[in-house]
Amino acid sequence: MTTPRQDYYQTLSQANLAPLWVSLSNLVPSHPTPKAVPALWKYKEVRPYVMQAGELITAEEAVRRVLVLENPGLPGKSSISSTLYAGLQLILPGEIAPSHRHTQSALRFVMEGKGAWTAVNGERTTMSPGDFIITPSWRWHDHGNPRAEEGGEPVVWLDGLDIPLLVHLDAGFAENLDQASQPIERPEGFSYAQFGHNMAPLRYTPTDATSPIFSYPYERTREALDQLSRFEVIDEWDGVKLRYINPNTGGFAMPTMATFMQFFPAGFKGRTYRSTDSAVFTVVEGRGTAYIDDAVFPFSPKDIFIAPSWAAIRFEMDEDVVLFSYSDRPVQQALNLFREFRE
Ligand code: 1HN
Repeated sequence: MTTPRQDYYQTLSQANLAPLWVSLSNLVPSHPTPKAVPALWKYKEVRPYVMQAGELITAEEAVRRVLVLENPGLPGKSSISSTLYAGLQLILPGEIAPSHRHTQSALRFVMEGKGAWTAVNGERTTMSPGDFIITPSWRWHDHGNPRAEEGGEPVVWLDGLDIPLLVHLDAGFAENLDQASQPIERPEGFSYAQFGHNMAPLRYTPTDATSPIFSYPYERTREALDQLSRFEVIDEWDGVKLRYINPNTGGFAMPTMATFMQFFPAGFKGRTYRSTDSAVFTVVEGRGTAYIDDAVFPFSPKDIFIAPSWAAIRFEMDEDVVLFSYSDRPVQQALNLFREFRE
């Protein structure tokens, strides 16, 4: 026996109609209810799988040899949160990852190994652990690694992209370059010399929403945190937290993803906060514990964890800790949706 209402709902669905009153409270929840859950990837456990990929497929065949960090609350979606993608990419000595471009913006955060390069917009940058590197939307990019005889070693980096956001927006376009590596037009370090020192070329007019500095070396970031940790009061929630900026605007380095680096002294016991941006963290230095809603994540260097929107987050640090993170905050702020609450 079906009730008249059930019959009615059935009829509606055949006419591509739905009664709002059934879903209203889910559609406008009193606070964010992300499908993504807090999750932790221990680098020690994931690394063997990454290296195994290196034995089973070449970078050329794979195009990008990456293991996607998939949120257990979003199975099959290649998403670490509703808006963000994360993956671990491996490039072995002598390999090339061919040039392409897409509307998705990408960031690389170097996890281990050095000497591989990424080329963006006619310029190469050589990677070292802790470097934050940007591939802006619709810019040609390819990666490579010197042969072992020339000192090449396996290099692994964390890829952060705005893929799920662009899926929601149906704004994805991509194309391959007709050659594996793009032509190099400027010497390495050119962009950094132009924009990396609180100066800019006299007649330069910005053409892009993304920072013209496409590689932010760890050495400089670490030095800033080190000096500030001595001179500045340590924030009770964030420790010493800096955001990477686009020197043209003072805004975030990328239009869709914010990037941050923060320092906490050993023994730090932080207070709890929530924010509407979902954030991917990776541990650059030190050991500690992240408490994210009901999850307890003890972490070591290179571990990766995700805090979904509005999760309650706090940190306790056993050692001096440095965390890199990225989030969808620029999108939320541009749309006037960003909120945070510090308990
Ligand atoms: C991409 O272009 C890269 O260029 C890495 O290294 C990961 C994931 C999805 C789509 C494009 C890269 C990617 C990607």
